[in-house]
Amino acid sequence: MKTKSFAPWLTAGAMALGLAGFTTAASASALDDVMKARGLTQKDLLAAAKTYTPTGGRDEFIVFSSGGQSGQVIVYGIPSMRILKYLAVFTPEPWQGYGFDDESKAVLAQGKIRGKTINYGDTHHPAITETNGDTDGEYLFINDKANPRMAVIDLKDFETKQIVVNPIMKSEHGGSFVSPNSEYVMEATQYPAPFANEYVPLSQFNEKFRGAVTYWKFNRKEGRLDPSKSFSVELPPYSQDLSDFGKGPSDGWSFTNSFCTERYVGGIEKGRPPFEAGCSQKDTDFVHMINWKKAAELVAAGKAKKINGHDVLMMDTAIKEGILFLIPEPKSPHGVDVTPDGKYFIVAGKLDTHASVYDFAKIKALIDAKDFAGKDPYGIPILDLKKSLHTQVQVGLGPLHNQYDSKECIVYTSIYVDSQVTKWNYCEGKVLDKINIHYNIGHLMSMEGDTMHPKGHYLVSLNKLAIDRFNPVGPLHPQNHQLIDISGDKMQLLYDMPIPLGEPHYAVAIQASKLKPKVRYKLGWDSRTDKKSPYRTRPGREKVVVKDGVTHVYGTLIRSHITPEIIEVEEGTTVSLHFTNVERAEDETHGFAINYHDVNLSVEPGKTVSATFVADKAGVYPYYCTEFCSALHLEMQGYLLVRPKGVKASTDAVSEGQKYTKADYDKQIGTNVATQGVIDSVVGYIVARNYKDFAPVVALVEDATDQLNFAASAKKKSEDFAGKSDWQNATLWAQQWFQYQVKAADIGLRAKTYLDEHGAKVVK
Ligand code: RUQ
Ligand code: CUA
Repeated sequence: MKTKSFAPWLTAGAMALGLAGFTTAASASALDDVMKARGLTQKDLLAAAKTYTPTGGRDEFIVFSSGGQSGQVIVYGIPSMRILKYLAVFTPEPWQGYGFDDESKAVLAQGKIRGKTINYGDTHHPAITETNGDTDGEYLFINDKANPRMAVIDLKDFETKQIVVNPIMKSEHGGSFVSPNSEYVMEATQYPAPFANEYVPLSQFNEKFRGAVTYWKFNRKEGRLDPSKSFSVELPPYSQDLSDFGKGPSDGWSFTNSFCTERYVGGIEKGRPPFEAGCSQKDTDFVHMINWKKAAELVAAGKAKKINGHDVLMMDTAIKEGILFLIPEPKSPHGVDVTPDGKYFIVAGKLDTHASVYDFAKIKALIDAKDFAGKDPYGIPILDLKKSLHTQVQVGLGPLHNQYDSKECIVYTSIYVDSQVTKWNYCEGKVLDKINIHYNIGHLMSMEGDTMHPKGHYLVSLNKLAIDRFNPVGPLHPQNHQLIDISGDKMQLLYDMPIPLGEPHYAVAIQASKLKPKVRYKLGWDSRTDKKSPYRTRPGREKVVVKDGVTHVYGTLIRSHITPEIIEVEEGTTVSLHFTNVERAEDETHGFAINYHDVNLSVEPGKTVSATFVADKAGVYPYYCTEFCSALHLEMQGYLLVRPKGVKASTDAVSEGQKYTKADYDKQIGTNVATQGVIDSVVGYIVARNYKDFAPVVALVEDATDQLNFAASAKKKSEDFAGKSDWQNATLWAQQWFQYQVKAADIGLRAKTYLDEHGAKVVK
């Protein structure tokens, strides 16, 4: 038996509200008891107080972390370190319907390489769009190291919109990095290979293998990368690595590290020393400096060569035009990070204990005076290391990456081998503090630490190994993100967060207030193309259309039913389902899963998604909503019936388990009338207050109004059947009328609670 009146809920809700002002004061002795029982120190308590975010609380910063081999992006908050979302990017992800609906399949299909579907990505470096060198929170880019690709995620809905395949690279690493106004997104090769898709023996490594930097043109208005306006600069077969764009005085230039400038080609199976030996022999490698603004002009002037249909500025041209230079850098470096003011960039050599601070003004003067120390084997001018340096500082063993503080001249460097973070002053060249982390830090991330105005306060250490930090979960351990307080002179470790999803190489943080994601789509929206879906459907307009041999089902989803509820086709039919979630309420997502056909959709309010498949086997296939969206969520169901070929559809009447009489009808009407009375009182409560000052309440009221309109139409149907003494249909429609009332009342109560909790005022 279902509850036929919701009046008790209202009473319970009101009681809870009455108690809201009542608090139990936690006595100091109770706190001591908890500390003793859990073995907590004063220091732990302080750390907890700095990170603990009370129920319903929000974070100050939002982090976008690479999800490594999972091909995804992880979103979490600082200081709470609570994971908010995984963004599906290069890998199918059923919860978001990514790779299961036609619209997102089309995005993943953009990532095919030479016709081959790639089902994962090795994401490394996320980057948020910038305006004047500061993150603006509009779009996020992330690269795929294994299959050189770049993805665009729109931060209005946190969805992947585009994947582009690098036309010349076979491996990459130095991306994504954005220019100060996000005109370009940079991607640099890792392991050199021929640009052409062809076999070349390793004996021709020096001549035919190449590295490159690709500058992807970003069309901000469209929110998409434009391959036709993108270009690359050819580089020697050094293993290029991380990169960064210049800013301020160094704007217009980009910097790319390298390792294995020895150009070793391995061959351990032939008894030769392995790559690791051959690639670490020399004391220095090269940072590549490219004048990308001039490079773009040269490409526009037709000086590039088309390779695989893509503009490549060849090394000879780049050298002749004076836009490509090398500077030595101590041993097998990893990160290159331009300072917030753009005057310096810092390089840390993995196999060196130093971090080197390069002075851009000195470098520029050397270039202008054509004061070169030599040339590499490809003819690229090399600048003198000493003359280019501002200073070198001994920071620890295995320095990797650098992040900047809001305080002037302060930088943090990750120290892999020593498992430490070193805080130092790059202007004066002195170490200030060190902190142990757990263990083997890779990247580190400060708040907006890549921008012209870092926000300080927190630093996250992205550790490669967790070892003993968490409850054991088998040989594959989670990764460990450690939150560090950098607001004082001494760094303080606050929190360990396990990350159970691929190696999170790098992460970027942004002030939460800069993000403005929407809560619902315009009705009938294709979120992947950001256009109205041609398949959008309104309630009452659901239909089935057969076109070009495909059975198109135009359906809707709303609490708590799927329209249509019965779909019947003949075996072998291609079925294309199109569902629009016609809800407007925040968080009222409906899912759609169907037995056997590998279809699993996520349909957020307003969205239209499609799923096309062949009903290739006769049978009965239940489908249902996968999100517990409402009290009658389990009843949000239907059947796909697939008839064997040649069999006619049954015309037998459906048999129901229950027969209704006029008495049943009258009883239901009585309940409905009483319920309407309660709804009216809740509505009265809301409209008597300044509810229009609360955007979430306005949305709830809109949604409740929708439900009440549906209730009115069900009421009308019920009354029509009653007029014909069809008590069966009259009672069922009266029940549907009641269901809409319940949803309206539920929404109304949510609105009332919100108003009470947010101090709404009586206006009349
Ligand atoms: S990674 S630990 Cu940026 Cu790919 Cu350095
Ligand atoms: Cu919709 Cu459950």
